[in-house]
Amino acid sequence: MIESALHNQQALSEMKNPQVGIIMGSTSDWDTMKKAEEVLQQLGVNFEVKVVSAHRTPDLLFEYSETAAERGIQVIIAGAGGAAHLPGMVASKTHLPVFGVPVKSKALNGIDSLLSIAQMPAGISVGTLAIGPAGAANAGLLASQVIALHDEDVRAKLIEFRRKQTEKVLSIPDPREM
Ligand code: RP5
Repeated sequence: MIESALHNQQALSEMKNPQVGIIMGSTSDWDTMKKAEEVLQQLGVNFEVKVVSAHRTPDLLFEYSETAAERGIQVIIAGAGGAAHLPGMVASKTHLPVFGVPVKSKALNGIDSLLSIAQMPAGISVGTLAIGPAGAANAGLLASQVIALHDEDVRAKLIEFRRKQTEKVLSIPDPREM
């Protein structure tokens, strides 16, 4: 387990200056979490993507969380479903802001994921987003807004994104015109 965690860590260090880390508990979460990737790509934020499971690869979880800041990561987006312990555990091992995305589960439609992520004890914070793709997209936006505090290029893209979004809605005031 530790050997494979170190191997994965080596692969991580080969990525170019990621500002945001997108992690998720399973490859099955990717369909949801790729919405965060799309937003970061659109806004010109550098990021990395990695499967890190709280339960199946706990050593990697510790290593990832403990080394993220020193590798230049500024925000972590963590998606998980069911017993969604990944965001909270990552938050407990880093001072970086962690945004949790509840992935929609088969058994309970993501209510389990949402409550697992949201109900953190006072002292360790996770910013919890909506269940599913909207939550993943908004995690990408929120992470970009943090980066935009000190990155002018990202800030300009973010403001332009918001302007276009508003313009698009205002351009079709009557849904029958669509
Ligand atoms: C969680 O268990 C993952 O985040 C995923 O949402 C869920 C199911 O994982 P798989 O069984 O599809 O790998 O740890």
